[in-house]
Amino acid sequence: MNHGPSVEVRSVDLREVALPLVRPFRTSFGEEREKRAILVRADCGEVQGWGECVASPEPRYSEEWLDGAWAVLAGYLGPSLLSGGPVSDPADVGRRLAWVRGHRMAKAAVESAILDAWLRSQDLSLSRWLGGVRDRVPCGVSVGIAATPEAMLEEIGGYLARGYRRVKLKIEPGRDVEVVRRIREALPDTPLSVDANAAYSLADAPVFEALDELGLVMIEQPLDHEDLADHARLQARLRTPLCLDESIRSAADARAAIELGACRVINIKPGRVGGPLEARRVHDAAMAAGIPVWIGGMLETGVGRAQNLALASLPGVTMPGDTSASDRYFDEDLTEPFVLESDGTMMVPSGPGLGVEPLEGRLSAVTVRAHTVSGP
Ligand code: NPQ
Ligand code: MG
Repeated sequence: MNHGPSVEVRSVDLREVALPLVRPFRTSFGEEREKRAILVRADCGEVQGWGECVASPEPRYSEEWLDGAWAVLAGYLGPSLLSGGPVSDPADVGRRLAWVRGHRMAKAAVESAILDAWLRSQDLSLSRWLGGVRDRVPCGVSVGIAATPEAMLEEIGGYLARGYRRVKLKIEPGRDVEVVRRIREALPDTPLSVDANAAYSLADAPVFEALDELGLVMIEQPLDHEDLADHARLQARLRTPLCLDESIRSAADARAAIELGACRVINIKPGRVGGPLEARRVHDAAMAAGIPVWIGGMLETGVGRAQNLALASLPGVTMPGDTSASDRYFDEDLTEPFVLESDGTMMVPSGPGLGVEPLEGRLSAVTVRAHTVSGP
């Protein structure tokens, strides 16, 4: 018998939401004009918990995509949770879903929802349970590819005026060195990084050698997500740290990348690695190896952003992440808006669980599809 806190999942509600973005967001793999996400609600009777699935409408950033995540949540993950009895340890969720291969973004959303409910049942905040050591965290911002460097500079000027501590420029072949050089000339002292979203190969090393002269904080995911060896070869030719994003899908990947010298920084996204527990394992592995980490972003609504902020409060998160304020993405968020303090930090939610929940009227206004997985 386990007498610790436990929750029993009675039903799992799925909602697909569509929120207009304040401006299109363009990366090397495509452009998004609205944010679509699956919100997962775990109904545990006395308590409810929420999670957000970051799979996007098309399988461009990763092989996972929204309709696939929806199908695996409705057909396999939801039913597995309902049939297994009470959850007394948040790690039970991952163990119960481990028979499903892959589908990390879908698994992450249910793990988040149940963890939220489990924490709420004990009045404990996610940050505290994870081992967070900060009540506010420094924030950066990610800037989409635009038609001209001037357009990017104008957007960046607005973010710097608000206090963002680091600016990440999205690059793609043909829109890289010249653009970044122009922005560096205009902003000689701003912490700048670039993110290629895996759009280059080792034959493009001269591009990165030119970027190496521009004093960047890091170069994120320059090469194919499956090629750690080439990342190690590229890192050996550069002073600028490489940061891996798409390549790191687990703590095991993180350990392999570090051992190979494929990166000197890691971007942690809980969806990409299968949930907040694996995200903490990636953090722990990196910290043990002396590798700094930061928390990435997938244009999450307030639900996913609350989790990112809790993770960003961990001790090994020593670089500003991509967790930006609600108004960087949406006119109206799903939760109460997250705001940037004038010093470029954001408050880590301190209430039970995620510390936030979707506003009911707002949620129903943006829901485009709903489905309930209920017990036998
Ligand atoms: C990155 N994020 O670090 C990602 C890329 C990204 C803030 O730069 C829907 C699905 C929207 C996947 C937006 C940032 C997305 C997405 C951005 C991935 O590489
Ligand atoms: Mg990235």
